[in-house]
Amino acid sequence: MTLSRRRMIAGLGAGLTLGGCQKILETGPVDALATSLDGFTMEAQRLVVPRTALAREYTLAELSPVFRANGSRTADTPAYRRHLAENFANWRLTVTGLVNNPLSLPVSMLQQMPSRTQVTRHDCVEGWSAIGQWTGTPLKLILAMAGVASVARYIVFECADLFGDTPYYESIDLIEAYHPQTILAWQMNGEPLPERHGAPLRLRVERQLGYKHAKFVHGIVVTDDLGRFGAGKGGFWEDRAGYQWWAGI
Ligand SMILES: Nc1nc2c(c(=O)[nH]1)N[C@H]1C(S)=C(S)[C@@H](COP(=O)(O)O)O[C@H]1N2
Ligand SMILES: [Mo]
Repeated sequence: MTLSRRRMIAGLGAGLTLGGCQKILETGPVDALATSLDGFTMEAQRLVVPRTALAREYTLAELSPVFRANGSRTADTPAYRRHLAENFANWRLTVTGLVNNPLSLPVSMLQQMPSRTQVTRHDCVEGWSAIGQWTGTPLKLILAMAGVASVARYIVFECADLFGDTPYYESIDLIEAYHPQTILAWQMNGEPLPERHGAPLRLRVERQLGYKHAKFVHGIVVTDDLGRFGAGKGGFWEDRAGYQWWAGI
C-alpha cells in the first residue's frame, strides 16, 4: 500500500518536474491534487493499519549511498552558526507547555539517556525516498521526564531554521509521540547528525511523511490546541501549502 502510494506521488512528481518544497508551494493545483490523493490513501490505510504498528526496519547493507537533504539544509542564523562552531555544547532542548516540570536539556544529557537505533526509509511527499540509520533519544523518555499533563493532546516541535522570518515548526499527536520508533536523533549512519540533516537534534517519526520530521529542533511544546501555532493547521507546510497534518504512511 505504501509502495503504490509512493508510485502515485512519484509519478506526479516526475511528470510535472517538481523540485523542492518551494516548488510545490508555487504550484497550487499540483499540490491540491497530491493532497487529494494523500487523503484517499490515508483514509484507506487508517482502516487497516494499527497506529501502533512499527515502520519497517532495514539492514545496514540497505543504507542509501546518498541521502538527499531537503528543505532547509542549514539554520543559517548567527546564533546557529555559533552553536555549530561550539559543536552544540550550549544548545538546549526546552520542553514547555502542558508539563509538570519544564526542561532545558543539553544535547549531552540526551545522549546519556537510553537511546534507540533504527534503519528506516524516509519518504518525502515529493516522491523520493532514502534509507538511513538513526540513533537518538526516544521522545517518550523526554516526555516522561517532563511529566505530560492529562489534558495534553499534541507535541509541537520548534526549529531553528527560518523561511524569511518564520521558523519551521511541526506537530504530532500523542500516539506518534509515544511510538517506540519516535526519537530525537543526534546520529545518522553512526556519525554525529550532519548540519544538512538537522544538527544537533531532529525528529524521526517513522510512520509519517518527511515533512513531519522536524530538523534543528530546539523546543518541544506540549499543548491541547494546535490553533495557537502558526496559522493553526499544525505545521509550516500545512499552514502554507495545504499539506495534510495527518501524514501517516
Ligand atoms: N526544520 C526543518 N525541518 C524539516 C524541513 C525543513 O525545511 N526545516 N524539511 C522537511 C522535509 S520536506 C523533509 S523531506 C525532511 C528532509 O530531511 P533530510 O534533509 O534529512 O533529508 O525534513 C523535514 N524537516
Ligand atoms: Mo519532504
